[in-house]
Amino acid sequence: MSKKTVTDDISAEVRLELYRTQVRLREAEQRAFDLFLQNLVKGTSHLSLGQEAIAAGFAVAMQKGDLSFCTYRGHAHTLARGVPVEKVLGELMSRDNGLMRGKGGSMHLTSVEHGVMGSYAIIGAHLPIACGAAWRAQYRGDSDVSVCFFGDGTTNIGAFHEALNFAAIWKLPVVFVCENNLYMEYTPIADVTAVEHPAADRAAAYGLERIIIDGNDADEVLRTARKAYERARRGDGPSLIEAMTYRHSGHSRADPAKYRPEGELESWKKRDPIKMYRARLLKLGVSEAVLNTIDQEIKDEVEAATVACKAAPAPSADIIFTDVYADGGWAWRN
Ligand SMILES: Cc1ncc(C[n+]2csc(CCOP(=O)(O)OP(=O)(O)O)c2C)c(N)n1
Ligand SMILES: [Mg+2]
Repeated sequence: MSKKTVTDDISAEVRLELYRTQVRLREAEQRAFDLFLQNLVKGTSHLSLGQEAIAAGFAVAMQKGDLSFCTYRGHAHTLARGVPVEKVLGELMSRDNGLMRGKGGSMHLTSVEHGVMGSYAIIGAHLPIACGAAWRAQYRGDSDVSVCFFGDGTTNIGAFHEALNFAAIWKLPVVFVCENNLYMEYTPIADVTAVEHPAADRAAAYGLERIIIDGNDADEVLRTARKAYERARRGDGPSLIEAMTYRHSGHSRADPAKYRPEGELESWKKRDPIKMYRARLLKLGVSEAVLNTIDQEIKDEVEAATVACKAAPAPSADIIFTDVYADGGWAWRN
């Protein structure tokens, strides 16, 4: 990208990082699906195909030390914090090279080292936990921000409202990110929610700004994230952001998503975050060759990770006694 083409607040390097991250998430999850079809992924999994701009934008804007809290749809957020593709695919395949040596699986990806403070399968459970982590930062005077991702359906769970109120009254450095993909499992969110925007329309109840963004636009996500993190670090308290998006695949791996009206997927695919971002970069003067090189590097990375995972052994049975509270080595204790 030549210098003269970049005239706004996002540098050329950051833009390429946003592109690379989105492509990495897409390729890794498409590979996860292929491996599932080969019967090599154990247990269920939930993909974020189509939702990559949210994970990329929020993660690229983070600093080291910031903490991510994910749902069972957590591969993208985990990878976006820098966890290697091999670690994630190995975990999905229950191999010894997996992030948690195969003990956690798709729905429990955690890497304290990367600030990924867990993936939670119980809807809403992690919102109060993110508040707890933010309270710790506030108490210690650290500048770490807790960033908590969840879906539209989660806004109808009590824990959402408890966490929002708690964060607001204590001005906690926590950023709540609702990924509104229009569905909670197989139910359109609009059929079961009293307001049009499940997160943003409830923000006023907690004295917060109503923020709705295009979750398929990585630049808009990044700018929103930066603003929210700055507010949190200034001590001005939480933000609640509703990012509009759409998942390209079903809710979980076995769901063919037949409940969606005809043409809906196709119209959202026209707004594919990666296609849109590639087109923007080309318009800004990035050469096609630069983008093709990134694409190829990511393809090679995912292929090498797949080969390593297929060759990796299953974990030995004795690891069942490690990483438990009683072994004295539990990384979360402090
Ligand atoms: C407390 C609780 N109730 C129900 C479920 C079953 N469940 C799993 S995913 C899901 C839908 C959540 O939808 P949303 O919050 O929109 O997230 P998305 O899957 O779209 O990312 C439900 C109800 C659960 N895991 N936990
Ligand atoms: Mg949803």
